[in-house]
Amino acid sequence: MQDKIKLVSEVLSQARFPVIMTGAGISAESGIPTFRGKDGLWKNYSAMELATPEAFNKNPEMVWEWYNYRKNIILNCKPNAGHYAITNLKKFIPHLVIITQNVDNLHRKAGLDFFYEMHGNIFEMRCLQCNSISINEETSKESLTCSKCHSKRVRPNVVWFSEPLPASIMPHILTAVSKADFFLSVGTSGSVYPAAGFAMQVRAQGGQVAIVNPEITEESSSRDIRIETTSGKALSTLAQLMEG
Ligand code: BV8
Repeated sequence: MQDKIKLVSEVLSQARFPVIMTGAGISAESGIPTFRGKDGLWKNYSAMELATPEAFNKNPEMVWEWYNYRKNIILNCKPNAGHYAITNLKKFIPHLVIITQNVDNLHRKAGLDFFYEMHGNIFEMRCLQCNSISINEETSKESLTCSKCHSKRVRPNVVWFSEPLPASIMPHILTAVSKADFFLSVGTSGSVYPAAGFAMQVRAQGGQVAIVNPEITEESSSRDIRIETTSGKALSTLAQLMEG
């Protein structure tokens, strides 16, 4: 394991266009259930029932109940060593691009200042009347009111299945991935697109891919550097090596 993490630190220090992408696995050690693991969120609920525009149009109360349930879990969780290690890696390597699929705000809480939240943020609310976005850490029904136009027609500002990714950041993400000569995937099952396609794209353009995940996932290939341990352990060791 150590020799693989050392290899990743060497590749990372020589990479001209490194990218790190995180998934729900990096927050597992903070106590946030992943989507597809043994106690995964989707296991008890179907994503297609809850994380889609159709579900929200059909039953907004039920969808809000699920998001408030998840917000409550997340509000009681803190960033873990993996999040802090990524914040430090970004400090050591300013040109490092960080993308997260997570909506749990833990990278921000760990002091990471510049990164792409490709699936949005569970603590943001978007008004369907005036389109304004506000921060809402409340989980009561009464808080579901637009702070600007006072409409009650508000939704979680996250990307649901069949919805396009945020137009404001997607071009930057696609440019970073298309230039990437090193792609470190952390804590993702590689089952949701377009994020799941990034590792494949970097391989196809001759870049090196590394995967941190205790389980081998669909997205991994024999050419990858596979670090089969938890993100907290792997990333802390990597950050120490990069700090020198
Ligand atoms: C779109 C926000 C088009 C909401 C989420 C091909 C190309 C493009 C699209 C598609 C395609 N094929 C299919 C599609 C459609 C669809 C899709 O991908 N479907 C899947 C199910 C096949 N994609 C979409 O709909 C996307 N939109 O493509 O739009 C378009 C374009 C123009 C105009 C109109 C439309 C939108 C997808 C976004 C969906 N939103 N989240 C919310 O959170 O409520 S996805 C959801 O899954 C989360 O964001 C989550 O992050 C994400 C991915 O899951 P993972 O992060 O990987 O988590 P998971 O639990 O699966 O895995 C955790 C891993 O961690 C495991 O492997 C485990 O082993 C590991 N782990 C556990 N503990 C640890 C650990 N690792 C390290 N350390 C540990 N301690």
